[in-house]
Amino acid sequence: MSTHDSVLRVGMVGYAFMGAAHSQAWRTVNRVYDLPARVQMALICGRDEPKVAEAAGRLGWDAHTTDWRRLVESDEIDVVDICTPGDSHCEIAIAALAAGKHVLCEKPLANTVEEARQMTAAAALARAAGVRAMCGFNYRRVPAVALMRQLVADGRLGEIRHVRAVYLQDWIVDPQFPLVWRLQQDRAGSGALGDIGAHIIDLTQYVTGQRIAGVSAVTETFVKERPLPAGSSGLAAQADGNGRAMGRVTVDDAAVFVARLDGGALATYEASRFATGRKNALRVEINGSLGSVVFDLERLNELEFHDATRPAAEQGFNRILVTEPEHPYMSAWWPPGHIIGYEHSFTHQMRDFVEAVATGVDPAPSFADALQVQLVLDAVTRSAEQAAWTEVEPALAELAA
Ligand code: SOE
Repeated sequence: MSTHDSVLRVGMVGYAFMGAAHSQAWRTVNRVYDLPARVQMALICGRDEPKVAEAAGRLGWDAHTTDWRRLVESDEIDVVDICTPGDSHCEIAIAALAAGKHVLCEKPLANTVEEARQMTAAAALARAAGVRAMCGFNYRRVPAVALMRQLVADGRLGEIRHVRAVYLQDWIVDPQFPLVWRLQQDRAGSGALGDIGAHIIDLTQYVTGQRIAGVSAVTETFVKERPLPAGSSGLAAQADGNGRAMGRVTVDDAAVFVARLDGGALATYEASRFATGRKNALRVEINGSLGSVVFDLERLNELEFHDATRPAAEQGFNRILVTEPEHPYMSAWWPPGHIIGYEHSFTHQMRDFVEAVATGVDPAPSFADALQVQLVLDAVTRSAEQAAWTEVEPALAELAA
């Protein structure tokens, strides 16, 4: 138990996969870390009353509502946690910031650059009143990723020359998989690009400290029509040969691009939901003048490090088991060698967020950092449409805010 008196009353909007992951982290964070504030899981919101009532009980929330505006405006809420599809991030976040609530918003920040700009401006305004905003790129908080960043920042890799990043899944390979919201542009913004490509864009910019300055991209939608999910409405539907109602897929299934980073590195990125057999395969390799590092989410407790300054006879990729108390986030968990998993990255995210809010500092990634990711997503889409090299505008003005 922690030794604080202040309480942060959290209201969360959304209760599906990310809602469950966030709930687990909110439940755990004060039990693992000694923090200057205690989290109260006060209110959860969803549109379907029976479902959100059930989720409140199962996930451990004190109360539930079907009205997000009530949650955002409530005097009994200090933090608004947004775990909804991308088409509602902008409206909820701006309303919450205007109501003086600290905001944690799932990635990608928004569905468009324009929305991300509005959110970044709202966060800058709220910041002047001591209100904090953060975007939830959870993989930054995997200890091996944080260690990778430390090694780069300490100069152990020297000058960064190559970045190689892939994020691969296969959950829509079957053409009969229904047209869920993640396959609709108006709900999700983009497909594999924004959902999982956003993670590797953020992660590589974070680890290298370099910004993606320009891209050349190709994208593809392999399955262009899918069966409508049961009970769906409002989609331009038509029947296939077997009489099933079908709808058009309006996002990319895969996006591949090369990039230049502003520190001189060359980078390649691949985001796909059609990598048959790959379930959640995020892998990043960075090659520098003095060494290289490799991170693989399927082995998230490990970091491979090749130190080219060692005697030639001792060189090679070393496997670091990132479970020592000296490693980022790990001192509060188990004895060395006792590994952690996916959900811990969310607990670490809540730790950093609560600490920042309670001590009055800005958490990272800020909305401006997330806007920078959004600018890359937008440049990739335009590059693929125009088959042209496309510069990525820096979000500098917003970053300075
Ligand atoms: C679905 O593709 C998803 O849940 C993403 O939305 C998450 O951000 C990623 O971490 C796992 O896959």
